[in-house]
Amino acid sequence: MALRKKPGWALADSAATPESAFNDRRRLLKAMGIGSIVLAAPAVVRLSETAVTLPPPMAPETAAEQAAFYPAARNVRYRIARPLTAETHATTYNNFYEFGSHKRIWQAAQALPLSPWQVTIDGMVEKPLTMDAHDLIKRMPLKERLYRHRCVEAWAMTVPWSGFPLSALVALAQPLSSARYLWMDTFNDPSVASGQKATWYPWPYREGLTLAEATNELAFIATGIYGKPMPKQNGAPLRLAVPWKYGFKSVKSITRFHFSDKKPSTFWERLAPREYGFWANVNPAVPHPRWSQASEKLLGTSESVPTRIYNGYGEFVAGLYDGMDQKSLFM
Ligand SMILES: Nc1nc2c(c(=O)[nH]1)N[C@H]1C(S)=C(S)[C@@H](COP(=O)(O)O)O[C@H]1N2
Ligand SMILES: [Mo]
Repeated sequence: MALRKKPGWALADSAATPESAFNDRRRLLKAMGIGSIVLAAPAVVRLSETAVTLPPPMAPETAAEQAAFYPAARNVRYRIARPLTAETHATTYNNFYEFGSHKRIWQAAQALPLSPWQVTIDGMVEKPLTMDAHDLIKRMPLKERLYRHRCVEAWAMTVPWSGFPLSALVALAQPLSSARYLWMDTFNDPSVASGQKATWYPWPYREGLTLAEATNELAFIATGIYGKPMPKQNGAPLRLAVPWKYGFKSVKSITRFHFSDKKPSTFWERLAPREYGFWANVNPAVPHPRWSQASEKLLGTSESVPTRIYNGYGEFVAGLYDGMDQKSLFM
């Protein structure tokens, strides 16, 4: 993803959290427009094999409390037949435009204060509420899931997210029967996120799903990764993971969940509607206007693999789109 032409990445499955580790822990805790604004074309995606140092730990006042929730038990329903991406790559090669329109934003992202972090749930709901993200996380059933992630730029990764089903948050909010969409917004604070000083972007970053999508079992709010609390650069404290859609749908560092009868006007759609639509379901047969989507580069390796329809999650989500204009779904 880049403004004009701005412009890169295996662990065994066993590197993710073993379920037994969690069970013990859990028992212990016991409760707990501008010319072309574009995502970078695959041609400019660089595969970086260089060793990188891991980001520094989280702020001391929150680290211990947050770390107590991880690792979470693996939900083995979501199997992946490819190796996990190395943690160093997934946490140092990021898209997070709030901190810059390039991939090396992880250091800049450390400026984001996570505590306190107010989350608002509002709009067409029975139970509007504002609470601290950490209090919300404490109330949720945390699990680990291995998911594929496919960026529209044609790079991909496989990561162990920890978090909770978005449907649990929807249940908490109790949407009115008239609500049809869930909008999700990122924070907006140019004083910590210098990318937000660029006024040609429609800040805050906004994404959205239909309520049917939001309550699909795959829609996940990730609060951690690799058995640890979410690093800032990956979207702490709450980030969406919708693995059947292109990566830009998986909005980071969410501050607001808004229920509406109106379709949201989303960040990338506003910038380039013909390139990054609302649906953005992965489909190798539907090219981006400027590049093919047939294959993907695996972050941290020199491997390229075929892309799958719905990123391989058709069995879970294809039914959501029965009877819809299939052409519009993949852009
Ligand atoms: N707020 C916000 N969320 C965002 C983005 C962003 O720039 N800002 N980039 C998106 C894109 S394009 C991708 S591919 C993923 C990248 O997530 P990762 O850095 O954890 O791999 O985050 C998505 N969520
Ligand atoms: Mo992306």
